[in-house]
Amino acid sequence: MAQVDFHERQLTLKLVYYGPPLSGKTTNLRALHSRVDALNRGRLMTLDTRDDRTLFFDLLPLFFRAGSVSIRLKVYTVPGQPMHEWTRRIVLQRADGVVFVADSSLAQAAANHDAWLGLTQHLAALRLEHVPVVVQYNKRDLPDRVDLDGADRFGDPHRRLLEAQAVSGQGVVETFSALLERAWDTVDADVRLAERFGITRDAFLDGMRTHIGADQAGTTPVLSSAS
Ligand SMILES: Nc1nc2c(ncn2[C@@H]2O[C@H](COP(=O)(O)OP(=O)(O)O)[C@@H](O)[C@H]2O)c(=O)[nH]1
Ligand SMILES: [Mg+2]
Repeated sequence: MAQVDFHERQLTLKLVYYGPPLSGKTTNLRALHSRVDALNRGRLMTLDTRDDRTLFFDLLPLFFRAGSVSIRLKVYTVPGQPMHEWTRRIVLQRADGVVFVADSSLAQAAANHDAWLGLTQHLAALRLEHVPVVVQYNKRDLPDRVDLDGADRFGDPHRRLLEAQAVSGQGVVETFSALLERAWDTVDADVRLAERFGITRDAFLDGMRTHIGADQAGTTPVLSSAS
């Protein structure tokens, strides 16, 4: 659930990247991190094992202003391996929005499906069924990528599927933007953000896009390991 302080004019949202092992969740965060001005981001904390798999979770804090409201986004990834089921549930607690990063490889269809089932079970257990979930098919560069017309839509034939190639940054901001639109709508319906903060949905989204959508090509991400 969003942390909203109407007196201090602060809004904190928790966003989670979920998906099967190695689908590109951490890569999405790295790409986001590299596009945000250093002033508007905290350290990207990642904790990987030697084979490049997320051991616990990654966290990227982002900050921006919309009008006179300060917005803080805490963006997490979950570890994908089966043994981390419990960690995934803990990371999902109080989430305001989820990106489901599916792997476009045909060989990963079952892994996507299993991860989706796990996600729906966790959201139900946490009473977060109303939390928006945006689906991204990552790794669109793979030769064995699934055709989106025939791809798994995870139970909703009308579900919008976003495409990405996180390793080159393509589609990463678009996905994040789609997530924030839906997160705003959900939180606004809950606590009347627009009315009580006196800012519009567009002002919120423009504030975010200015900081996150601004192309910072050429900047090297400063990566630091959590200790
Ligand atoms: N071909 C391809 N590989 C990708 C893409 N995005 C991520 N990867 C690779 O997939 C592997 C797993 O990525 P990672 O972000 O660690 O996955 P996570 O387990 O979901 O956090 C890494 O070797 C990435 O470089 C992509 O768009 N295309
Ligand atoms: Mg990871």
